[in-house]
Amino acid sequence: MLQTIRIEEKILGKNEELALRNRQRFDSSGIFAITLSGSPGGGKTSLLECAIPKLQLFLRVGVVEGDIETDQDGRRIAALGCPVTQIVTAGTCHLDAGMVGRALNEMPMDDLDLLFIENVGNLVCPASYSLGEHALVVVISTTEGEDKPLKYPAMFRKADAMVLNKLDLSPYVNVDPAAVEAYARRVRPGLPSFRTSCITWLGIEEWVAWILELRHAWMLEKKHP
Ligand SMILES: Nc1nc2c(ncn2[C@@H]2O[C@H](COP(=O)(O)OP(=O)(O)OP(=O)(O)O)[C@@H](O)[C@H]2O)c(=O)[nH]1
Ligand SMILES: [Mg+2]
Repeated sequence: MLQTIRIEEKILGKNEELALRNRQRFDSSGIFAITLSGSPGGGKTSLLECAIPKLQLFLRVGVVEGDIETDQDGRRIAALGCPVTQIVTAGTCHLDAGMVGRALNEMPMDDLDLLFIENVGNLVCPASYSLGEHALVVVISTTEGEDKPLKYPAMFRKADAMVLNKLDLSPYVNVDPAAVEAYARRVRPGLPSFRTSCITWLGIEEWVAWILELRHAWMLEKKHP
């Protein structure tokens, strides 16, 4: 029992070290990095498909995609004309900082301003592994029910914002978006949240504006620490 805990600490300690190395690479290349994590099928890739063409008007955007199998998400992102590296974890239920570090070797780091990392669809394990990102966005959708922030609190506690997607479906699944937000803020008081739909485009502009503001604040802080 005690030994198991020591091993876990060792693995997570190594991950923290590699995450710090990723962060240093982002900072030295002037890249603001955002991780999207959330349950399978919540709409992470769809949100990127909506947001990236808008962000590309201002910034050079790249994506690191994480999936257990297939490069389907990677191909969807590449269709946007975006540099993308697909990580196939072959069974591992989360990305770790080492995997992301290897993916960064394949990215044009000197030609990017903003990098998204889409984690494996999973609301549990990714919460334990920092990747070196500057901001973490948890993506859930109305079809998952109202109680997910209470049942899977670690991800919400760690997040810098929540996107509640598939608002177009909320009347059909009897989910009140305000209830989801209240549960999320019970876990993480003050958590910024966005109500979105990739079908109606609800909330996409607001989410994009938040990303641009966050990056801008980071740039100013870097200049005047
Ligand atoms: N009705 C509705 N469907 C959506 C919305 N966003 C995404 N979808 C659909 O939900 C399904 C999953 O979307 P993805 O973007 O692939 O979800 P994901 O989170 O990237 O999935 P994984 O990478 O497999 O975890 C697709 O069929 C999308 O078309 C939305 O806002 N409303
Ligand atoms: Mg996806």
